[in-house]
Amino acid sequence: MSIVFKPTKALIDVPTHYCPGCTHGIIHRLIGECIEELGVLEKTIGVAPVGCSVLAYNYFACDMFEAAHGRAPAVATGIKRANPDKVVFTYQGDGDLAAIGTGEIVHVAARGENIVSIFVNNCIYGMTGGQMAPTTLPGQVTETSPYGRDVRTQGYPIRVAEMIATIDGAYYVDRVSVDNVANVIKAKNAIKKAFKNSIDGKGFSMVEVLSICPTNWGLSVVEALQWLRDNMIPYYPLGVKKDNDREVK
Ligand SMILES: Cc1ncc(C[n+]2csc(CCOP(=O)(O)OP(=O)(O)O)c2C)c(N)n1
Ligand code: SF4
Repeated sequence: MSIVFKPTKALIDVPTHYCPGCTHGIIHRLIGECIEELGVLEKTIGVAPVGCSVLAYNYFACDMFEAAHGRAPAVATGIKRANPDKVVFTYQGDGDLAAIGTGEIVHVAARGENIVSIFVNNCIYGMTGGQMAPTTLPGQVTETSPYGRDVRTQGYPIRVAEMIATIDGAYYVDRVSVDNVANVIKAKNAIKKAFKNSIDGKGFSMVEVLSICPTNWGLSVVEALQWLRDNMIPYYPLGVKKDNDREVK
């Protein structure tokens, strides 16, 4: 019988701590497959965040570094500048990247650092028990917005991909989702392009991945995937926000 699927060598074969159905696992797999298929496993260095994916360093089979909350882009900058031959990526949630780490992601894009940032947007702080994040949708109920996010007092969600795309130093910015097979394939293509850009020395690439948190959303996995489709995608439209490869030179 021919083998049609086998686990990527870029992930260590251990059970993860993620909740059942959490899409962090799918995103890990896609990154791992891209690293392996691009042949850069031996020279990739990942930077893990603070958040549910804090233990990502236990799962990726490349070298990994742990950054303080929000600081992964700054840490990745140092690693890449000191080791220009390495392929460097950050993996960050929306609390990490879009709240405490907003400054870091804006400036890493402004400097056009030759790294990849994978931004996992699940509209909530997962690890700490479901508080409101900068990406929490208007009206969304969380632990700290029990009556639903009221934009008059709690502000509007930040569309990070659109914001980063306005920065001249950003080379490629895309938003993808992992809610169904077709979107998972598109997400992989986007992540692969981001890593290829870095390997080719093109500069800063960020892929925002819409992800679910069934545990803190209080939904089953199937309901959470539908909630993402019904609520997140309309507010956070999928697709390329910037691609310098496509610019008329
Ligand atoms: C300096 C600092 N402030 C606050 C925290 C608490 N904290 C840990 S994880 C987290 C939010 C994580 O949410 P997110 O980045 O969205 O990732 P998720 O857990 O949803 O994957 C916060 C506020 C911390 N660890 N360090
Ligand atoms: S709390 Fe949410 S984001 Fe964290 S592992 Fe569980 S489902 Fe995933």
